[in-house]
Amino acid sequence: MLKVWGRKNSINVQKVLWCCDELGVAFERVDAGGAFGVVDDPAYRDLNPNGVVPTIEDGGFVLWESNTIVRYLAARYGAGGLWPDDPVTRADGDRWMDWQQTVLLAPMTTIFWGLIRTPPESRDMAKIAAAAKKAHEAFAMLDKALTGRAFVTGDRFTMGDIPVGAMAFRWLNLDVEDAPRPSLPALEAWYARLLERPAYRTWVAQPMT
Ligand SMILES: N[C@@H](CCC(=O)N[C@@H](CS)C(=O)NCC(=O)O)C(=O)O
Repeated sequence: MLKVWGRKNSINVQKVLWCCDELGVAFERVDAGGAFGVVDDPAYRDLNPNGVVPTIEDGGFVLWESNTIVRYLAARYGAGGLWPDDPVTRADGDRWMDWQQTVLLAPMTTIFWGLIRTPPESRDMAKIAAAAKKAHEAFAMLDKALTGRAFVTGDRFTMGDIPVGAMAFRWLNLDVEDAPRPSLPALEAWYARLLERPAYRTWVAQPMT
């Protein structure tokens, strides 16, 4: 059975668990990272030398990097579904997966760590507000791409929805007083569609800790 190492409150682990659930792939999950430790154990470092989560093991094949894992699972277990057959559709989704890492991740990490993992008295609210403004600009780009579309690559849910969908939950549920979120109708409609998916509700739309 597929094995997944990673704590449930990690966004990168959430992407993998959500993806497995969408694909109907059974998995065994092992808590690792954060308070669970494990990631510095030599046996874990042999699997993932970065000492981060998630890591998967599938039939003897070990893989890390959350978006790569989502691509692998989609290709292996969701050909023609989460993994679109058409190269253009696939690249369209793939681009938003890379964009989640290269554009969204930095501001969203500042917001999430600032508001969820830092006690109120230690928060740098100016830094959090500056990051929120960058995140708002980024999500406005996704809103534009989603206009006239049900999902990131068109009328069907694909792997391209997963990394940005996981991050959109945080963005839409973390309020920064000095940087209010703009109204983004296409993005909000897409988020409502994600919330209709049981796997999204189970693994992503959960209290942030
Ligand atoms: N680029 C990696 C980043 C993985 C990463 O930074 N994971 C964080 C959790 S979101 C982690 O393992 N932090 C250390 C820990 O939890 O102990 C990926 O996408 O998988």
